[in-house]
Amino acid sequence: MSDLTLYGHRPSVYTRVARLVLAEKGLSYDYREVDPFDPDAKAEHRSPHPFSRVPLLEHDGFKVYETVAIARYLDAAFPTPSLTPDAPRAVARMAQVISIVDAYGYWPLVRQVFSQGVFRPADGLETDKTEFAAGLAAAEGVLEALETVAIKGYVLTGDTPTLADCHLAPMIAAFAAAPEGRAALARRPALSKWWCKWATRSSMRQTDAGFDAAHPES
Ligand SMILES: N[C@@H](CCC(=O)N[C@@H](CS)C(=O)NCC(=O)O)C(=O)O
Repeated sequence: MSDLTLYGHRPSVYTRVARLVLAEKGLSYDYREVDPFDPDAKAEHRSPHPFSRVPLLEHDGFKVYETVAIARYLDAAFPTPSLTPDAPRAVARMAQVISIVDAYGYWPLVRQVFSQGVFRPADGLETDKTEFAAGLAAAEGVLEALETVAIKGYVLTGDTPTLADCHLAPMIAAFAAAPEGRAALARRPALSKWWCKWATRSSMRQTDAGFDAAHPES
């Protein structure tokens, strides 16, 4: 029986980051579905996260939350295969990508473009077009910064998986589920090349919550 338990929410991109790390490392785990967006959820469906978010990982009684901490913990506790490069500059770029995603990427790519353009319509809910347009506009700078990192090739090569790939891929998958997101991505050749390789990995297929575009465009 697994001594790893992940508390997550199926459509959550941050949950998918943790699941990607677990999949890339070939780790089995128990998965508990909790809904961080439902304030009325019964106790067993409520996240044990102190800020009521997901994901949260439990390993042998050790609880850790914040996705970057979960990913770093898994990579250190289960060292093979390593998802952290050896070269100092690659390590710096990996950390940089993760920070870009958390500080500047998640909101426009996921909460504005994906939520308004894909998730809400799929649920029969109205789209806030102003939010959607604001997300697309803000995504431009984020994609440009990531394209610059991908061009240099320390990380986001699509060949050697790192924690940067695992952190970014769920956000890009969500963004690219909207046709306008796919078009914006297609204008960045290095990022698109990375995405074409990453989107077809078995870890991505295993963790698809049902929103991934069938064929990523280059
Ligand atoms: N800083 C947190 C962010 C996690 C997060 O925002 N998760 C979203 C789902 S993708 C969530 O739980 N949202 C619930 C809410 O906003 O109330 C982390 O890195 O784990």
